Amino acid sequence: MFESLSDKLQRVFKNLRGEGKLTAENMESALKEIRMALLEADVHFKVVKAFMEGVRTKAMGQEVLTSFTPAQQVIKIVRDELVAILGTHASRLRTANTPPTIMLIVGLQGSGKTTSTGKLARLLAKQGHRPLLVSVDVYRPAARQQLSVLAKDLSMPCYEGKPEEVKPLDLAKSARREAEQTARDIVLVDTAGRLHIDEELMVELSELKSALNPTEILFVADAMTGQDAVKSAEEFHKRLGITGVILTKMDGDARGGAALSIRQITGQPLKFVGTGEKPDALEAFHPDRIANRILGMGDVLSFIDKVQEAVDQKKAEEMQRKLLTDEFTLEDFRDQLKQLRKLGSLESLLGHLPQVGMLKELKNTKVDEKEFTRVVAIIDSMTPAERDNHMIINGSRRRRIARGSGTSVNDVNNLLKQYSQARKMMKTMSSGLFGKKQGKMKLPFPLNPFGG
Ligand SMILES: Nc1nc2c(ncn2[C@@H]2O[C@H](COP(=O)(O)OP(=O)(O)O)[C@@H](O)[C@H]2O)c(=O)[nH]1
Ligand SMILES: [Mg+2]
Repeated sequence: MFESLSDKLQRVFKNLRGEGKLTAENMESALKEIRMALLEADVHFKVVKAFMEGVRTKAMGQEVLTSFTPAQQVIKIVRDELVAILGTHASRLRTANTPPTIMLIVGLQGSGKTTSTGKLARLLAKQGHRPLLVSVDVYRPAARQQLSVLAKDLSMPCYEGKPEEVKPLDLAKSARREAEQTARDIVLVDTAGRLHIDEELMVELSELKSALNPTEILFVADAMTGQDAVKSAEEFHKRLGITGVILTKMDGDARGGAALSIRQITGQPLKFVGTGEKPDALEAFHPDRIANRILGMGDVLSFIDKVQEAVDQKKAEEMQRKLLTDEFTLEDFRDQLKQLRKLGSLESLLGHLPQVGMLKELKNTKVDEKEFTRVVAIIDSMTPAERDNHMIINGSRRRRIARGSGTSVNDVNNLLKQYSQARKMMKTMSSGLFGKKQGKMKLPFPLNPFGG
């Protein structure tokens, strides 16, 4: 899934990693390569255009998080944009207020409707539902047979119909009645397909829609057909109003273009992907996981997420201002320690990364839990005035603080010394780090505040 696109994007990022900073030039060539990679993956040109505009705006604008290296910044922007075009949130199946919920499975012939109906039934049953299957493909007896056999294999009931029920609508209505009588809460209606979209089929499906009032109309598309899948999804949506897409055969060598285009072009979410012929080869579609899979850099991405989680950007900016204006108090010192600790085992994370600029220096940063608790306890035992201005902490105040925090005067002395050193160090660093305009990474927290 997405191998070729993934390879190409990774090459772009690898080239960027070598660059010390993001210039207009290397950014431009990276963008050009990303654009090519998407087009080669058969992503719809409109989607590529919107994607590139999004990336460009973010890269040039203020949204660039200053805690990352240039390559990481670009990876983050591309990832966020990928998630955006894929739909941001995983889209769940809806159910009707009064059961049974009717779900129509529609699409062209051979796209995987019958197979997906079986897979969906299995998934829904695992979630505690009681689905009933019915095939209304009256044109090919073998098609109905196929669903029957599949249902039997899954130990799932399938409405077989009476001899006089020869119309799709009759079959579907009877199946609904059967579901009501046997307390089945979902009816999955596997419909007929055609090789191409034709009027007759659309009329039939529209009739089914108005008679059954389905909660979901799931369009099944074959990912291997690329932009044709997108085109027919668009057409089905115009004529019928689909509520979601199941993209099948993602286990094949589909280039990924359909997956990346369908949401933007139809406005309807991709809900599931089929990844094989077996009944368990169906995955709920999660835009963020897929985006990560496409980028194929789990370690870098989880690092980015972690840093982002830990660092409140506003706070970091406020801290920066304080450093420059010499207002960095013991209270801030404590906040910084807490943030640093939130990063967890920074060392193990950094171990996975290529050597990236300032992060190299962070590699030896370790937060000793005991030390951390002691420092926080000491600062907690100070009065607000003391935290604001460490200069007023004289001998008797030190003794009081030590008592209050269950530490010794020596510990309090040490902490104050470290704090003073950190202040001094940061002041020196801040003029170098924060003073420069572009491309340089800013640290959201001091380098090892324990004196590393
Ligand atoms: N590899 C693979 N094959 C699939 C997938 N979904 C369906 N198929 C195969 O595609 C063919 C057509 O599927 P079918 O469900 O009969 O399509 P329908 O005409 O739309 O009902 C069958 O050979 C299925 O096994 C999938 O996700 N991966
Ligand atoms: Mg079928």
